[in-house]
Amino acid sequence: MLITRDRLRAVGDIVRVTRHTHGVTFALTSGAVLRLTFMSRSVIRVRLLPPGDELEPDWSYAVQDSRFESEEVLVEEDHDVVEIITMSGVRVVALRDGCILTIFDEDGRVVVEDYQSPSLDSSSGFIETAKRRETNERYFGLGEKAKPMSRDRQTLVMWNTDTYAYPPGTDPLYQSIPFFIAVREGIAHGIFFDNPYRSFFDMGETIEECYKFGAAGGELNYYVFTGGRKRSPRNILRDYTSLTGRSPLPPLWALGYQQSRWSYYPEQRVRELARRFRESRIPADVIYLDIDYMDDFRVFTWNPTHFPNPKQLISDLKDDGFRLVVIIDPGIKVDENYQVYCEGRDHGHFCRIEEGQEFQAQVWPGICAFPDFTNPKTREWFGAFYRQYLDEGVSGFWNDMNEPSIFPQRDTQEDEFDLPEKTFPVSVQHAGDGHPGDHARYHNVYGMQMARTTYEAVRRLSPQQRPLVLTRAGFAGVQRYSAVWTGDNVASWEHLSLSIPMLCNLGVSGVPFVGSDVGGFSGEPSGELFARWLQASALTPFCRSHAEIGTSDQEPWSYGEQFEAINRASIELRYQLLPLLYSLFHEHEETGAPVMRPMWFNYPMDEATYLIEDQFLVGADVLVAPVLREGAVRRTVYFPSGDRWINWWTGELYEAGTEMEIDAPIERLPLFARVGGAFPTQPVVQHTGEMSFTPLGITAVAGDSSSVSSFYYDAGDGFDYQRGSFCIIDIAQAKDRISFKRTGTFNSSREIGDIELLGIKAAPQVVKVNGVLAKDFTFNEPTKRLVIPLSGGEDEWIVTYSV
Ligand code: MIG
Repeated sequence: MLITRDRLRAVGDIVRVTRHTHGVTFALTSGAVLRLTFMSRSVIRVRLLPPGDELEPDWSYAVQDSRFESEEVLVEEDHDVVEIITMSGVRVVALRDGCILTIFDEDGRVVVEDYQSPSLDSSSGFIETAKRRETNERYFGLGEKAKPMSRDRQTLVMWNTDTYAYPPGTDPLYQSIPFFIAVREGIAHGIFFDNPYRSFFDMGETIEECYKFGAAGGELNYYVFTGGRKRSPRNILRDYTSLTGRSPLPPLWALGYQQSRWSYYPEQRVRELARRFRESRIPADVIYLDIDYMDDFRVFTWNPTHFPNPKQLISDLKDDGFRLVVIIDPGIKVDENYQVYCEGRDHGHFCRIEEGQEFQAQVWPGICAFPDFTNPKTREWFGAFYRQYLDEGVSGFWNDMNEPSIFPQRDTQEDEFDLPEKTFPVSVQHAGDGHPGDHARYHNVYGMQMARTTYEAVRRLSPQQRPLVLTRAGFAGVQRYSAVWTGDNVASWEHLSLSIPMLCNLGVSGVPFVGSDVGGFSGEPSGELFARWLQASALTPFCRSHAEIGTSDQEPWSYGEQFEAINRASIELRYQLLPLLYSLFHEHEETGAPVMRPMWFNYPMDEATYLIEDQFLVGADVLVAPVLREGAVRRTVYFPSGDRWINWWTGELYEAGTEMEIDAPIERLPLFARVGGAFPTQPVVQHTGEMSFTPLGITAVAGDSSSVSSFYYDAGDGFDYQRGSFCIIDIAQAKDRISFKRTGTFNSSREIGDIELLGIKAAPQVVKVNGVLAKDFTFNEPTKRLVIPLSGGEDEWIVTYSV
């Protein structure tokens, strides 16, 4: 498969134990060294240094912050075992014989247990470890994979690859995130294998009672997340994102609907596109320019014929509430008359092969050289070119082809690891931020470092602006810099289905800002497929329609009037719930929780949720069950144990732990709100620029028991929020009563316009707002919605109603 394993040798026995304040180091008979560090109560790091490598400095692109509150440890040794014990009770038992580790949680339960000794192949550098697995254990995460959501019995490879029109099952894809969450009987733990080399995860496929992971080089360096007392998926992700970072709040406009294709040009077409959205009253915020906006595919240029005055175009678009995002690829055209190339060559910014020559390969512009984004000087140099675009008013940047992808070269040889020839040869050298290494080591981080270059450039050059970066390739930690889309998918029902587990797994891999090309990139969707895809994406964190060159029009109005109305409604729904989506990004920044969540993430105690991959949650209160089959007008939906749900459109109530047949005519996205849930909403706006003067609403699902929730908003751009400029709305519900309170210093003229209660059985007799009898409420019988207007610009409300 990946490598011949017959030269793998066990690392040997523990011959010497050295104690540290926060862990131990074992010297092993093979000469290898294994170090255990208690990063915190719930994070244990295991680092195996191959023989002779002891002095190799600790270095990772994924880890942002390793300053945890380390736990002090007690070490007990006897003849057979070494035991490392913390105050919290979490402990590791190591068998001297074979250095077999078992990690126990504070309640004495096994979290992770070695199935056999870690092993390595000193000639190839290959390393591997195997852990015991219970056959009912499920695994999630491991980034973007075109496979079923649950990873058990899958073997996955991490090697960023450009996979045009990937058939389901294709592996690897564009992103490599070697982190997973294991769940069994409601209990979770996680492992992050921090190794950027080509790696693999065999999650019980080869041997049912164990899972293995390893890499073609580097260290066996992994973190075990025990999840603390609760051992909840939420805690695992909190710790993982404390280590690898979280996404800073995106600009509000980036949550709006985005329209793209390869490519909108010339300028006139872009103007017409924008006008059509406004004329048709279909809300939208962003238009993308793909590679044809450039002059012969040279990055940081404009095609002078098609875009003679970009500044004017962008300013006119902005007046109409549109932002522009442009694509930037890593390939720099080798051209003596092109400043970017000449500067890069003269200052040594391009990747070189071993012998010192510039590495060149064919991409869109022809023969190209490639910046070494693992060099801080190169990042700064390349980043400076973004200034022109920022000055012209470009709002965001789209980094493509950064696996890196090159057009297949006939002269590259496949080596023993069977590396695809669509990328750099492994002999290409990288600076590695002071830790030089070859492409085998840095391939998987190249794209992420390009996204970082873009992110940091925008931060540096335009400090008042929140960056929007969209990247195709990435590695663990990519969430710090960028949103991610799932690359070149296909306009098929199968791909629509696949997008749900792909996006959910990206979310639980620490990457919250994710979306698929709505309608499919390759091929042409029918009106029905496009409409269903847009419905399914109405509440995905990132929502952009995109299509390949040469395909027919793929805009919300491209499929006739009936579908135009349906597509408008999907986008309107997104804008109505945008305040919720935005608040969830804040929650992510605080806790690492994803915006779009697989069912099990919120309901790990309900094992029936583990394999559900055709419905998902948006936060805690909204459940989306899109139609994923051609011609279907009904579908079953599972309502997990622990909560009851209300049909968004009809007010019908569903009991916890039930599976129901739900009507889903073509114009309707099956959507549900949690009983007891409450969140901010707003009337339809045409773009996010209208939000500041549009009143907020509170939507709540009336329940019998009491519940509380809390929501966030701020200026939607800039960084004042990091200095305390924001508002929180706390909502409390009890039987026949809802109250809420706004606090915070963000000075907004935004009124809270009304409160909308779902799931009310009949028109109430009496409604009181802050003690005063309200008369102007309305009750809609078919949808079971009670709307109570609020007036007076108060910050605190108590609403009571009696049915
Ligand atoms: O070789 O820029 O995934 O979204 O439209 C194809 C052209 C390069 C691949 C991206 C796709 C984009 C296309 N790009």
